[in-house]
Amino acid sequence: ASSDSKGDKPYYVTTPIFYVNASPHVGHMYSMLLADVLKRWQVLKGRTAILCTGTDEHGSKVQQAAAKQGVPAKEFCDTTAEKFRDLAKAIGMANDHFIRTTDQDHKEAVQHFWHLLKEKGYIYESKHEGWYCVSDECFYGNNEIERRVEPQTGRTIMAAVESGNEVEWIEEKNYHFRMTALKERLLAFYEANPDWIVPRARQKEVVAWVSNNLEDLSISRPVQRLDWGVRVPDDPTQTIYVWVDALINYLTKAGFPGWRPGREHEGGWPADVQVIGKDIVRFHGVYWPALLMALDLPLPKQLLSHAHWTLGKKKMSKSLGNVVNPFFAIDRWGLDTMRYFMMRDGGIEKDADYENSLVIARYQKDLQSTVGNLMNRVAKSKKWKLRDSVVWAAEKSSAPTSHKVEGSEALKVLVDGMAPTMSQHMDELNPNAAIRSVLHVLSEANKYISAAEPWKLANSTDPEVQAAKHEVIYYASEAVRSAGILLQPVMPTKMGMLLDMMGVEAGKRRFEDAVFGKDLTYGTPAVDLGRPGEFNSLFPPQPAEN
Ligand code: ME8
Repeated sequence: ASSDSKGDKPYYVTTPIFYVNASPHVGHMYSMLLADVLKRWQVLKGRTAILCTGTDEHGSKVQQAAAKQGVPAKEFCDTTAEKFRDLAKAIGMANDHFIRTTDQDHKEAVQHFWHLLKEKGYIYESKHEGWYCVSDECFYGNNEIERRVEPQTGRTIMAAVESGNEVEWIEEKNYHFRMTALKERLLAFYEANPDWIVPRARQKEVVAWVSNNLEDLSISRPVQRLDWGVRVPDDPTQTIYVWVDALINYLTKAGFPGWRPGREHEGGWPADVQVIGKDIVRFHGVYWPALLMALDLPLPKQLLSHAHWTLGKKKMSKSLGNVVNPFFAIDRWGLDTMRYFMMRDGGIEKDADYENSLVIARYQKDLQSTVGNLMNRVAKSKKWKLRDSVVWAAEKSSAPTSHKVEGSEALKVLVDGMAPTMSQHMDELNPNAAIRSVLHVLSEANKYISAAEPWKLANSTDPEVQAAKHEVIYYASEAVRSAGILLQPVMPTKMGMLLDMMGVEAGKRRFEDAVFGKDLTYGTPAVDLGRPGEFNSLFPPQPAEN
């Protein structure tokens, strides 16, 4: 394809941009990881991919947090933005951009977007009254709030039903976005794209909300109320609503508004997948497409909404303070153990409770006993050399296949199915199922070895017995090799080590190499494997040694 054809649009993945009112916790790490794994998966498949993350720095919530500490807002933001940048680094995130909404290019993009909305007649001015929630940074309708007693203080407050956060009555002049004019277009879009939001249950909620509750959206606040934000062009008395400002970040880093005609796709827009938490589905599932439709810009292809990590079954949140510090968790368990645990046990539809015992259990069951054990059995035995079995396979590869060992044929079928099955799950934005499908094959391969008992065949001089031994080792090792390749996006470091231990060349670790029999050159370890029989150094007894 020529460089200006749409075929070379990079795959574009985003995370939400995080409020800087408090430090990151493992919930934020989870959003980042999902996006990172999705990007790395595309790269494994040979596609150019762009990943964007960053921080959401304007708005009342941040303004108030800074004021509380008596620090100027920008200075306050600089400090916490740095922590999110450190988190991206600490989780090994392959992000191409880190956007801060206080960046000059972003502020210009927001003002330009506003200007276009106004030009197209989507903005009008009017008095607004309603219940505003600073914590959620949005207005709620009368049917979305309730009176409740704050447990800590005994104070009676008005609060949002959905989030439980306090709301206040506000009357002020501001600008509105004519979102109701887009109602039919939105509903038609959802209907034509039932899998736009994954999982479907979230899209159903969005459709119901648009059908019943859609109103025009207040998109500015008077500067006396909110000063910390992007100014409305041509009206210095008004600040742009933080959510409009924030959503546009996805366009800023894709090059908006400096797109060259016909080459708009080069920066990645439209996004292929935008990862969000279920708490912000309405903003991304309604406001965002409405804003884009108003300007006739393409919509993101899919939204992946994930569920929450809870601690003692309560949502981890910065405001409640019931959080797990991701930096401590990574120090304690090792990065790839955390990456694996969160991707394997994190929820898309249902919340997941965070517990150290679950991290340990997952480490022992999946990483040590399944992946590590199988790798050890084939590549780290005192009784055989993996390379000999690969050579055996290479020599007989032209001869017709006939199996000598019970279960070989079935295992080959499973290994052949690994890459396509994982691929299908990843296309459905379900990394959890993808991982489980790979682990399933590895545990079958472990059972196969246990049943075939190659250690009992190793000393025989009978060529038939030797051939059977090679068959077992080779078939099982094809399962580990493929798994090692396919799990690289989840555990980049550990799977790199595994492939080094198996002597798989650097250039033979692509998606298309994860096919039974594809690589006949491996088997000579590229690193010191330690003493045979010693517990494997890939997944040592204590995860902390990682
Ligand atoms: O909402 N479990 O920022 P935010 C899993 N700035 N994920 C969690 C989580 C938990 N307990 N808590 C937070 C904002 N998250 C806006 C977004 S986007 C244009 C603007 C994750 O700092 C989840 O992805 O409150 C959630 O959507 C995001 O952090 C919200 O982070």
